[in-house]
Amino acid sequence: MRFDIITLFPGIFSGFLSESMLKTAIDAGLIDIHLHQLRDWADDKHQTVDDRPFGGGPGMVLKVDRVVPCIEEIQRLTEPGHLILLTPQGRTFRQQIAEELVQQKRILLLCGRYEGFDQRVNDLLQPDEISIGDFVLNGGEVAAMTIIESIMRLIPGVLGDEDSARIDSFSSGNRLLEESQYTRPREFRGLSVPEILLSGNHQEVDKWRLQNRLERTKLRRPDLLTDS
Ligand code: 6GU
Repeated sequence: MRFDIITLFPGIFSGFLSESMLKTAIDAGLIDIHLHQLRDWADDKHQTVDDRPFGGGPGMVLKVDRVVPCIEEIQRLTEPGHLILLTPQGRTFRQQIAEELVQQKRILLLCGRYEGFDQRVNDLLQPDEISIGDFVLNGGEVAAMTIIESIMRLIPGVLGDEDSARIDSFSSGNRLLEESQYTRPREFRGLSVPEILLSGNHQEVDKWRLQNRLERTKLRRPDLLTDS
């Protein structure tokens, strides 16, 4: 699967791409990530990519005559991909969207700064606008990393067997939080591991786990039990 990231701050991604599971997936050829500096599509002396908003007001707006040619050129590099624009105005990201997106062969992630893009970027490119939640970030870079990480876990071969066999909370058909986990020591500062988990009775362990998941979900995320 190929990702193209379009950003004014490619350096933000260097640790993300060179560490841990993502690096393993890239080295294994399961994921291919290309970074593009939006400023490279500015042809003026100062490499201007933004300008003051018409009508006045604070902040700067990313220019349509930089962004649209940039995306069009990147789309032509190979078979065109699914274009995502990271913005707080987008649909809220969730596991189900990750499950849909992993079906794509290629995804482009266009990172904005907070004030956003000229509306004509949206009108011309019709991107899939995505937000990662109701809070404010300075730009789309951290949101892009969030989306890549959630998708790449779903690519066959990226996770070890043990992890991939797990049915995660939030995946479709599963609307319960994970159960409490324990490991050694059996007792620490007067707190003991629930006796059933030490019993070796798998049926009883499974029953306890399901009960624990139901209780936790009811207490912490009752919306998961009722919302569709
Ligand atoms: Cl995708 N971008 C920005 N700037 N802020 C956000 C966001 C995205 N998602 C949540 N907050």
